[in-house]
Amino acid sequence: MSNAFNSIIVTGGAGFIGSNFVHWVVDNQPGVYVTVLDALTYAGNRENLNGIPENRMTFVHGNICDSELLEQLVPEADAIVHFAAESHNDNSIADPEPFIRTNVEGTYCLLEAARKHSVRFHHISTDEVYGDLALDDPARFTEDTPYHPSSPYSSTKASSDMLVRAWHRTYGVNATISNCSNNYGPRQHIEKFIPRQITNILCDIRPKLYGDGLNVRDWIHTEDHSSAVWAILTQGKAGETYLIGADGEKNNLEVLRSILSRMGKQPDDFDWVRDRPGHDRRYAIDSSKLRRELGWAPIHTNFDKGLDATIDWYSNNRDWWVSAKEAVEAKYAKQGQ
Ligand code: NAD
Ligand code: TDX
Repeated sequence: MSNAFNSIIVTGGAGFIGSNFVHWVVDNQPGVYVTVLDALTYAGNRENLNGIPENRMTFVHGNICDSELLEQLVPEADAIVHFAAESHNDNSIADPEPFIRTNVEGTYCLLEAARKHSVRFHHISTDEVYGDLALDDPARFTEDTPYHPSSPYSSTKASSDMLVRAWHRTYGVNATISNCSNNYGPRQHIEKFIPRQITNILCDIRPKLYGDGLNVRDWIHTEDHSSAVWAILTQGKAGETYLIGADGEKNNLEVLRSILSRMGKQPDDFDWVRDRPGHDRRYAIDSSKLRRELGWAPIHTNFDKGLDATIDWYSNNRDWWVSAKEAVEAKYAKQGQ
């Protein structure tokens, strides 16, 4: 596959990972023009794209389920990079319906447009499609691990992956899939674990830890996710899946204690709260295929340094999150979390 992408559509480009990807492309790939398609749900923010020059990007406020809109946008593009999703497990447990619409039906609409106009398609997915691993299991997920999703969110992401595979095999859509581990970094919604705890401390609210706190997540800086997606978009083999991860396994208690100490708090300055129903125990990614075949490597290999920069970002960008804080915490309080 050659890198001949002058014009790409980025769905969900006003969200956390999508906006970081758009900034990465604009900063690192001078010849590429980006069309962001984003519905600006509660998780999308137009300000996430501030600073991008007008001659590099168009923002389209619209829904990926809107096939008529796709009919206008897709013929003009060389590729679709599909980040748009309902992305939060706890929300999917409270109300799965929007997850079915956006993650399953939305991916279907985009695949149909990619098929009709023979446009390259890269699908952003998650390691959660593989279910979870035991804490004492030496195994990590690979591209051959069977699908075993646990939550409404991860089952809709697994469904969307299956659609992509079928559209490649049956219709020959030039598609690839990446399944990435937990991202952290600037502009992540404050409903998610790391920003929730940082902003709690900034608001004098005690951080909240689910269950026994020993669940393991495999953390990657969102900028490393961006460089990996670009490598797969430009060098990946059609029909293939690539796992993205940066060897960042840590349990939630460790991450929370690190945030507490970096923000001048005591190790026990937090509350234990109700566990998430069906809570996956451990995720761990073996990304050797991506490293070996496409020569990718992460650059943010020091988690503590990345965490410090993330704490600084939320401390210095209060206006970005403060108006959402009360409602997010009220929603969690109702769930006993
Ligand atoms: P996010 O919730 O921060 O952003 C999602 C974006 O999609 C928002 O801008 C939202 O407005 C937009 N969107 C939602 N529904 C839409 C629709 N119907 N039409 C158009 N736009 C819509 O999510 P994120 O954390 O940035 O995740 C991005 C992608 O990466 C998702 O596909 C997610 O499954 C995947 N992923 C996330 C992680 C993680 O750690 N956050 C890890 C692996 C994979
Ligand atoms: O307040 C909290 N306390 C807590 O202990 C929150 C919000 C979470 N947790 C725990 C649950 C998880 O074990 O922290 C861990 C991380 O939680 P989330 O940030 O909700 O992420 P997770 O459920 O692991 O899913 C994330 O990574 C995979 C993204 O949200 C998904 O979009 C992605 O697919």
